[in-house]
Amino acid sequence: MIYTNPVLKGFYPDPSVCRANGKYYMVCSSFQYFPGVPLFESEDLVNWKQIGHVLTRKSQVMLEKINSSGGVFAPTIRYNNGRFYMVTTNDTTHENFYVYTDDIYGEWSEPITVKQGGIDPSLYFEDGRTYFMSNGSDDNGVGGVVQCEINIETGEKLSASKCIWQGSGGRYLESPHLYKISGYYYLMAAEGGTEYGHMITYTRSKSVWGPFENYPKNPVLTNRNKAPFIIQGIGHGDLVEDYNGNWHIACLGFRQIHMWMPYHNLGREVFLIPVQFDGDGWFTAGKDGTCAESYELESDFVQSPKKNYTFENTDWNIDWCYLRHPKLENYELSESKAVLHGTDITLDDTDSPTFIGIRQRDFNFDLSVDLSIDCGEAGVTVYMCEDEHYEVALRKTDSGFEAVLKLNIGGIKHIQTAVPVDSGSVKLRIVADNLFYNFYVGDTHLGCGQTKYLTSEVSGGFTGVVIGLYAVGGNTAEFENLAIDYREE
Ligand code: 6LW
Repeated sequence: MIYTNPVLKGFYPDPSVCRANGKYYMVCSSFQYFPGVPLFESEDLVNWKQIGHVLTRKSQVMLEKINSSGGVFAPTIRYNNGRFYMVTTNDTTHENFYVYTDDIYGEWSEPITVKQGGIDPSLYFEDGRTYFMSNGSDDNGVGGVVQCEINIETGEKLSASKCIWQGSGGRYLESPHLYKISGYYYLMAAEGGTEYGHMITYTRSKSVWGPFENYPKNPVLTNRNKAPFIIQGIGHGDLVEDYNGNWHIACLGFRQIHMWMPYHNLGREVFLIPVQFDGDGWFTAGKDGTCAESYELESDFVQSPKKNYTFENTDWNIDWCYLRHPKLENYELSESKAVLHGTDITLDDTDSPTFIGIRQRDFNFDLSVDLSIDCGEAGVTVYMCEDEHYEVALRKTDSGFEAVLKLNIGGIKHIQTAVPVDSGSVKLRIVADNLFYNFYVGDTHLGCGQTKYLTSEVSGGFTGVVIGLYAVGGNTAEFENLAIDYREE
């Protein structure tokens, strides 16, 4: 069966995959969004269904007033002895911690902290021992991939933290994962930074502590020299063997908005690339060490991404997310309606405005929603971070109501258009393509905003655009009849 990359579209960075009970499970980073760490299930590594989040309780993750792209960094998911583990970094508190569950559809434990620094932690289990690795500095101040043995019950370190690898020479050595395959320990990581120079490299050893011998042709996977090409930034991945005995790397990458425009607004997405082991135990990825748009997978399935999102066909607890820890009393969410109560906190603040969002999955979409307000302001935002976001909104004025288009770029707050409307009930629309978001109230075109300003290249950071419903100003806003339809072209 031929499949097309990305296999999971939209802002789902830093994928990590494990297998258990005939299925595959994947987690991704979530930064300032709550619940944290989206969790997916798949039967074929191509169709991923979100089944929940790992960090669903405030007690599991500190997100108070954190900056965009702070909070929850790259997670790793592993399955050992009937138990799932998810280990990650809260980059704002500089803490590495893991949680566990015996029921993948249920709640996860309270966090257990490991006193080893760095980011991108991973776990490796063997013979009753647990090894914990991250990229940071060891007990002697040596930087690289750092490893210690831990007590998996308590998180307590059972050995010193020791630097076991310093990479193949690229900057930002990240996302280490250790695997044992046919007698060798393979340590795979990312280098080059999560931008256009990103790559995956690896090394191997006969011992879990090294010394390691680098793959002579590193990087094993990168699109850094592949241009003009839409898929860029390939790196940070996990190695997984499927149930037919074939190997793959699930990794992040991004799609430029245009062949000749190096900007990406959809965030980092998930790509699947075949891996081949050759006779001497080294492996290669892709056909030529790069990530292509499609590959063949030895399995019978149909790739069927969801194209239409409505209130009725999404789940508030699974598909939607809040900015930081929400004040839940401001949300009345039912099967066909969202009633939001605005506060004084705005989308420009690094706090938790009344906002509920769903990731933008593709460049081209038509969105419409019916909105009624009593006072204040409410609407739909395409939100990259507090400094870069566009809104089509309805607000109360002294004499009635007006529809507005607000463009916020680089901290500059601009009202592009404001037109009076007859009542406090309107239909808001957004028509998006790879270059522009066009905004409407009813059939009236309010103007547009360029996609290129809602990108990591402009905003910095690690997130992608989230489409949010929001309210501000002590009001009640009712949203009904939401439809987000993704188009092919
Ligand atoms: C993540 C690091 C990276 O922790 O970006 O792609 C950081 N690589 O490995 C945030 O996603």
